[in-house]
Order: sequence, then structure tokens, then C-alpha cells
Amino acid sequence: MTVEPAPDFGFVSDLRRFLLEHKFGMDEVVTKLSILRDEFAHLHDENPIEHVRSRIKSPESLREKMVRKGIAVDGSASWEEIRATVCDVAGVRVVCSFVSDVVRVFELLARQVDVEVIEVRDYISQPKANGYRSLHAIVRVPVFLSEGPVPVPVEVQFRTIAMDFWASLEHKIYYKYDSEVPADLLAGLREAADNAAGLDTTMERLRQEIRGLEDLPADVVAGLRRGSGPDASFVESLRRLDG
Ligand code: 0O2
Repeated sequence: MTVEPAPDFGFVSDLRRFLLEHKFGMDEVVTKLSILRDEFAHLHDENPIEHVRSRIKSPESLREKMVRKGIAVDGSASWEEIRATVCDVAGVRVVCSFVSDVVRVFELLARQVDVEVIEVRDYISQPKANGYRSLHAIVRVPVFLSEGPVPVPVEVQFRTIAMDFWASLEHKIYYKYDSEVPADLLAGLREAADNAAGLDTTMERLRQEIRGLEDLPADVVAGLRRGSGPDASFVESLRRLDG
């Protein structure tokens, strides 16, 4: 008969505390983003952030990453060491419509006084070989607990809708084929990544063209955007411009 080792209650409660601290850090970043989002929506009539998602790494996935990073999983590693090495225990994903918004939202978050940017990986300027694009930042935010502040790292991924669409499909394919993705699928994904990047560029250009119209009255812009032949109300709105 085998006897199961007694559960290590100290470890379990330490792990719970460790994960909770990261959850609080993640919640802080999500709140910061949702304030920015509301400010833009209500004060500037803009919507640079499409949506925000967040997650805490599962204990299994934390363990896997510790193994990958060469950290002992026998309980001998300190929580500080784990926190300093596995920086994506708390993860936030910010999805924007346009690449310029990706950069803008990142800068708005990065310049906040209680946000310390630890590392930036710009996979938009330099996509991964498989075509993956996103802007990754590890930021550190203070979490104020009863015993004092705890600095917590949070990984924030900023990407466009097109990048997000691609990454979620690639992730599913990778998972389905257990990392052994057939060559033709890899080539298809690469082509789709190039198309997604092309779409982002086109959308950005169109947006800039529309922005050039911002100084015109709303009814004139609406008429121009309709794109069909000029109707009476559109002609009238143009006539008012002369007056
Ligand atoms: P999950 O479940 O999304 O968290 P490192 O060992 O530090 O050099 P690491 O930690 O993989 O490398 O860092 P990196 O490259 O910044 O990637 C971290 C996260 O970015 C991944 O988290 C994914 O979410 C995403 N990511 C990176 N590369 C790819 C990719 O090629 N395809 C897709 N779909 N997502 C990617 P996790 O931990 O893998 O998973």
C-alpha cells in the first residue's frame, strides 16, 4: 500500500497568496485601461481600445514555465525568484482597431507614475518567424496590501484586431497538432499573417485619410463618406461652407 505524502499546506497558502497578489496587480492594470477607455469614449468621442482580456496563469502552466526557465520546482526556489523570472503570471491583452492606437495606449499606460516598464518586446516592428505580431510589455505596479506595498509584474500584450484574429487561430492550430503543425498549414499561417499585416496598413491609411477631414462640418464629412453621387442635402452642406 502506498501512502500519499501529507499535503504541504504552507506551500498551498503561499501559492494562493502569490497568485492573489498577481491577480490584484492584473486588476489594477485592467482598471487603468478601463479608465482610459471611458475617458476616450466620454470626453474625446473616440474608441482606441476595442476590448481587454485578462488571465492568471494556472498552477500547472506556472510549473511548466518554471521548468522551462530552469527554476527548481521542488519547493527550494523563493517566491521572489519565481516572481522575477516568470513575469507573465498576470497577463492582460489589449485589442485595438489600429496599430497607431496600439502604440498610443501602450504609451498612455507606460507614462503613468505608478507604472514601471521593465521590458518591451516589439513583435510588431519585428514579427516572429511564424508571423506573430504584438507589442509585449512587462510592467510593474504596486499592490497595496495590509502589510505594505508589493511590486507585481504584469505582462500586457497590445495588438490589433487583425493580429488577435491571427494569433487565436494560430494558437488553436498549434494546440490541435500538439506543436507538430504540418508544413502546408505553417505556410498558410505565414501567408495569413502577411495579409493581416497588410490589412492593418490599409486600415491605418484609410483612417489617416478620414482624419484629414476632421476639421470639416459633420454633415459634409458624412456626405463625402457616403461616396455615392451628391444628393441635395450634401450639395447644400457644401454651399454653406462658402458662406
Ligand atoms: P499564454 O497562455 O497565452 O500565456 P521567453 O521564454 O520569456 O523568451 P515567452 O515567455 O514565451 O518567452 O515570452 P513571449 O515571446 O513574450 O510570449 C509570451 C506570450 O505571448 C505567450 O504566452 C503567448 O500569449 C504570446 N505569444 C508569443 N508568441 C506567440 C506565437 O507565436 N503565437 C501565439 N498565438 N501567441 C504567442 P504563453 O505563455 O505561450 O501562453
